[in-house]
Amino acid sequence: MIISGVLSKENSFSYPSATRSKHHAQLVCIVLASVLQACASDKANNDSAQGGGAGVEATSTKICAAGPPLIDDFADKDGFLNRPRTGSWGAFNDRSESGIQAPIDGTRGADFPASDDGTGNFALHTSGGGFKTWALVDAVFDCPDGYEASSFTGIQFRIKGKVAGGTTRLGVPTPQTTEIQFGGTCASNCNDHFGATIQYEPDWRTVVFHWADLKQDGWGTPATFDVGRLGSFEWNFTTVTGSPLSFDIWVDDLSFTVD
Ligand SMILES: [Ca+2]
Ligand SMILES: [Ca+2]
Repeated sequence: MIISGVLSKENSFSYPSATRSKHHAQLVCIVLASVLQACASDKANNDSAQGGGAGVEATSTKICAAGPPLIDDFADKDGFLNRPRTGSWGAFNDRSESGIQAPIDGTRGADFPASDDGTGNFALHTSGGGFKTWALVDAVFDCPDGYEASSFTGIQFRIKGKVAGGTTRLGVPTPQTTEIQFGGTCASNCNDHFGATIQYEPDWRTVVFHWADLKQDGWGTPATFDVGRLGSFEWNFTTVTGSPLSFDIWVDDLSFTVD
């Protein structure tokens, strides 16, 4: 039950626009291997006790609707969403041979601790480049049917950093834009998730998107944004043909908005 919950989440809602089936299949294996490893380790028990793991205790306190606006400020320095929510941060990419990402593809939760931005403030940090198509970091809700966020008006976060040779986008996977085989309802031209373009600058700044600001890119099957079933938030980096992608970015203070 616990394993299926994690797999459902990973494979239902945490995919970037450029994801392809090959990667999906690889990721199933990676996630399954990670879950099995976690189940067999003491570390998993510790994670659960902290509210961020996949254990029974965490499940009993799981909320997948409403709750406090703040999702994670990384004050706890970990790779899990703040309690009482359960969920985690992860890093994924297209696994092209030329690609390098820190942390590596498949890193999630306890393996993805927050980083000090140099001022004593902890935040999420990822860097890399060389990918043929895409890379991302995401915040995934550990909610089998997605997060019911209709009591909120949108999402905000702080970001800083630099991205070159590609496009950047916040993506919000929901079932309608997610392939059937991964728990969604999309039959063709999938993964055109609702989202918005993000600009990265050297200094921290706050970005706010109300739900109405989130649009599909336009290349996929048209869908209706389902605020009642949010799977994750993903910060995508997509390569522009002929221009090498590189990125070095930070994310902090992820929060729902209430006005
Ligand atoms: Ca946290
Ligand atoms: Ca912080």
